[in-house]
Amino acid sequence: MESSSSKMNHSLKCNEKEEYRFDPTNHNKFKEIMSTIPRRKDAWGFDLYLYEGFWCGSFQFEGMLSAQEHFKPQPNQVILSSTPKSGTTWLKALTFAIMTRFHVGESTNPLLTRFVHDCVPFIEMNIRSSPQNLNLDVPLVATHIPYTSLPKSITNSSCKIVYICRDPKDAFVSLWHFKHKMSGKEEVSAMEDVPLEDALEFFCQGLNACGLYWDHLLGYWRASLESPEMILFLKYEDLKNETVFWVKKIAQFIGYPFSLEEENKGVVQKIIDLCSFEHLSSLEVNTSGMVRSEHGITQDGVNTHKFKNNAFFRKGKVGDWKNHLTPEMAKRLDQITEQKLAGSGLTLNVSPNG
Ligand code: PAP
Repeated sequence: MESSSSKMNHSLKCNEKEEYRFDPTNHNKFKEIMSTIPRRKDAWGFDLYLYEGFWCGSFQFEGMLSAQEHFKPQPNQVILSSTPKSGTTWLKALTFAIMTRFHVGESTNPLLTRFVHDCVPFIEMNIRSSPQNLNLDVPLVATHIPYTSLPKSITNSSCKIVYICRDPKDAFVSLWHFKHKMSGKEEVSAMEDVPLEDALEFFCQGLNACGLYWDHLLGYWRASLESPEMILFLKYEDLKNETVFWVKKIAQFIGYPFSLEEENKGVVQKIIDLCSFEHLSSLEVNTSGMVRSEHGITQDGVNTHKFKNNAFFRKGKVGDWKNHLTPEMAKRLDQITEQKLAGSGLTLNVSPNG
């Protein structure tokens, strides 16, 4: 194994690099592109743009185009990818802990005091909105960009990509709650409540920030079949059920395997405990964390999202959809899963309906 210090050579300090800077002079160019492509609203009234086969939220669109042009992976870059609410925060925490374990002590891990999404930025969002939060000396970033729209600098590189997916029923319910948390009930924004049935309609049509859920999965799934050494395809439910196995697998895949000595010392379990839902969601930074704003440029102006850090920690369970979806709603999602995935070789851990 290449030494971890030569891979990272980092000091865990905040650091901004030139290629990540957001260039405001590009706004007009992006607005011009926006004006030429189909536009719709999502269930909550935010603008979506149809680009390269996927509806894309205004919060990601400009950042995605910018990343397509400017993103330059670091040597040994690791990319985490997912559709929203599929386990991104958990995967970010685990991978960050795996990659930094030689450099930070148990009691000084940044995950204890910094929001997970500040430790591991999204290439299409945080990199432009909050560069001061980046920790770019760890070659780890995340994205919700569909595989076919990833910057060519990623797909033509030897970057390792770890993708996580989840039973769409749970991901949908999680998304609905997340949006709900951004509503007036959390006193951070004045977003309208949207009934679950209405939101489901939009979800099934792919009128979401990252387009049709199943197409997003299939893009990465097919790419992982073509290049299994480049893309590791994970399922949230597997990570829940066999956490030790999959954490070791992730570490091995990205080039940071655990030594026997580490295993004997319980390092794997310590990382799992650090990143568990129970632990992360109890940390002050994640409970009383700040209110954040995200801005998305639209043709007509700016969309603003406001939310608290705790919006990313709700239940962290498999099968919570049963507490929210009617059997008909669940059936509809399962049927789409069956139809879309037929013949792909991909099966999801969909928990049974009824
Ligand atoms: P994102 O894609 O917008 O970053 P993401 O982290 O994928 O969000 O989704 C949040 C979900 O992951 C929440 O699921 P729930 O609504 O069904 O509860 C959240 O609770 C769950 N989650 C966050 N952290 C963890 C964790 N450490 N372990 C397991 N699940 C987690």
